[in-house]
Amino acid sequence: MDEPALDEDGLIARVFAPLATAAGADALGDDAATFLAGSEDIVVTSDALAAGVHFFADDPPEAIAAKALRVNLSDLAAKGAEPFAYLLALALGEGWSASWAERFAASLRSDHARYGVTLLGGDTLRASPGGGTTIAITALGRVPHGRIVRRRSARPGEIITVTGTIGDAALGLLCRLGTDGAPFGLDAENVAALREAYLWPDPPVEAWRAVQRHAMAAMDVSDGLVGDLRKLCRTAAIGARIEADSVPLSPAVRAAVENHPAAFDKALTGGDDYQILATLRPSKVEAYMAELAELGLSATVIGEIVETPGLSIRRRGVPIDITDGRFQHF
Ligand code: TPP
Repeated sequence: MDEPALDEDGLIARVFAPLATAAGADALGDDAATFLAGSEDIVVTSDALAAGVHFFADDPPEAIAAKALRVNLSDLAAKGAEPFAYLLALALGEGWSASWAERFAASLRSDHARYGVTLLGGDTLRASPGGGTTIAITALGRVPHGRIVRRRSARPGEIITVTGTIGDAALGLLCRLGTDGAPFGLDAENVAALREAYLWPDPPVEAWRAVQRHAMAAMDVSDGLVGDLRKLCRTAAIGARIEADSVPLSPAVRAAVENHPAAFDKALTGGDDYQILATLRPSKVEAYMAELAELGLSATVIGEIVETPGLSIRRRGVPIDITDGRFQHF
């Protein structure tokens, strides 16, 4: 008899969570884990990227390196943690060369300066014959003891915000693949902006302090806004109501949606955004946004947390259905 299929969440919950008995692991239900070190908590997160799954093998090595590091720093920022170091396990696949590795490392070096992190250790190996490059990064950050911002702490009455804009990278990927109506009748400049967003994620890493000071709950948006918000609702055993027209869209995504309305669902479900979804008490929203604005960052109110479980999406007050196209590995 065939074994029952397990998706990523199922594998984590059934197979691996039983191993994660330390309190700081939060039963593997969050973006990161913590452990106490002196008077502060060290926050640890790990994200791996594989050629053909998270990036294309012929993407510039600089962009691949930046993506690998930044998707991890994004998880730390969403936990209110200040990043300081990371470990890198790099399995070099077919077609690698010393100059590829040099360019990869030069890109990491420039992100060290930008984000205040350093390489602490790791491993470098050849991928299995015929295999593609895989990059696993474990990033470390710090918060004062007990101050990590979890997913499960969201409560009814809180305001839901999201940083930056949503959907650029997902539509950029479709532009690259030329599927689902892409390039959505866009001009070359807009297509280039979307493809750039896919190649070079730019998470609001510097937002960590504002998140730590003001957010009640937060997570990073990697698998798609709608799917990740549903995940937050499940984890916190609450519901969320969002107004679809409030979701912040860049001019390029707006133009794509005008030409191809179906691009809207893709933008909200496609993933690769690496923005921060945070819930805040209403009295904190203004201060959170002001603090982000000082850093040149933005956040937009998209809805509120409610008691009734599940996600309700409205458009100009009317409930709509957005199919959960959350990125799934299995
Ligand atoms: N195909 C390619 C070549 N590149 C992509 N980025 C995608 C598809 C889309 N994609 C791959 S992984 C992913 C998305 C949207 C979600 C984020 O990755 P995951 O490993 O699930 O990160 P986590 O949620 O665990 O942080």
